[in-house]
Amino acid sequence: MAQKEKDICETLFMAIFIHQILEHTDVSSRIPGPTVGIVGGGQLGRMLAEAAAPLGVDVIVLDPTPDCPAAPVSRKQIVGEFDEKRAFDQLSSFADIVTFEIELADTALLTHVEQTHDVTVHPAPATLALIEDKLEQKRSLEAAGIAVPSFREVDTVAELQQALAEFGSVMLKARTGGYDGRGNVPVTDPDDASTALESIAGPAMAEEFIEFERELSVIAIQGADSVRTLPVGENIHQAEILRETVVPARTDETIQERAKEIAREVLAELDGRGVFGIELFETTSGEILVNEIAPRPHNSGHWSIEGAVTSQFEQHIRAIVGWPLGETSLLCPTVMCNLLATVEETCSARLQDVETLLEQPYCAPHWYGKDEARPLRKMGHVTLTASGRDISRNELLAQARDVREAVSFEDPTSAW
Ligand code: AIR
Repeated sequence: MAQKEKDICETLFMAIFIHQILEHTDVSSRIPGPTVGIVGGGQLGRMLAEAAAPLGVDVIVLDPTPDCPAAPVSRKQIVGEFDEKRAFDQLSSFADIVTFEIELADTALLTHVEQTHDVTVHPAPATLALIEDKLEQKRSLEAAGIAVPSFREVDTVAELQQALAEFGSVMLKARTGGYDGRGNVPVTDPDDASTALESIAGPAMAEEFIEFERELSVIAIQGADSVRTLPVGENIHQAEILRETVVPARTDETIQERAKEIAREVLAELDGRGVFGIELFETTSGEILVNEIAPRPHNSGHWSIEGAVTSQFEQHIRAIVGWPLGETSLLCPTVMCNLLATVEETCSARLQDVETLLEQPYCAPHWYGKDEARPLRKMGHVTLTASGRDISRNELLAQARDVREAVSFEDPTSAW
């Protein structure tokens, strides 16, 4: 090689070397905290980033929607799909630890992050793989001796009709990909079996329809060397979507203690650190059955931002980084109320009529910053706290509902 070519090569190598150092410096200079990469930048990513900041932890999110809800409160957003290798590679180059806030995160790519980039993913990708398939999730809980509603794999109309004959009514569920009410269809009439299966459009399972007294949930945290649970919440759903969470749940102490014990039993079956949302049915006969597990902070734990000493979001950051977990006590009775878009068709979103809400004392608003209002999309939530007042949980719930009625997200000038 001629001297001139050698010089060019050396210069090029040097430029690449300096670039790598600079790239590395860019990450490690963010002392004191580590950098957490989050797959998903919706409201959960946004509240994770909000909780990470005071701990000195930087957050970088990966989400397909440019300027996603978490973007304004994160250090950086990587715009990419949840199954796009390039985006996962980029996220890994910035992150010391990777986590996810949506089950659609590709598990093979999360494994690739660990194996190729040597960046730990919490919870473990294998845990997500197990949980994201609702049938496998139920099978593993059943195998561990944890009580669940009876269920069947159903791939054909005949199999669904057979399940209906056995159980009377069922909840038909998409095995993967469903969330926020999508992918869950209640079925009672065998004549509806075909339409119901078509609406799922993929592998499905049917679960016996449970006559429950109430729905409960436990936010459980798997830390580096300890497990903790937040106080038990009571969830009110409508059309398969969570509307309100009341804490403490309006049920007796023994049920609450049993619910927490079950949550610990569930965690013992799962690998990796982090927050898990465990939804339960309290049946009319006082039994507790596990409905579903989410390997991430959960909507039914949003109340903890104002109502607990340490929020589920801060707990998740502490857990995945490997720091001591936070105190879990309840500060006061609390009600969380989701603000869903009431629009009939997708339109641009504009937050309106917030005065009633802002004038309500002890009411904390949370806007998710979504540009588009879609039917029943989660646009925000409010939390009402008792804060030392002599007010019942029922009254708090009624106030939260009044506040919700006043707010709107529909942009009257939307050209959609
Ligand atoms: N999410 C994830 N699983 C269940 C829920 N609700 C949150 C995550 C995700 C966001 O919902 O924060 O990024 C997506 O919401 P949307 O309205 O864009 O579908």
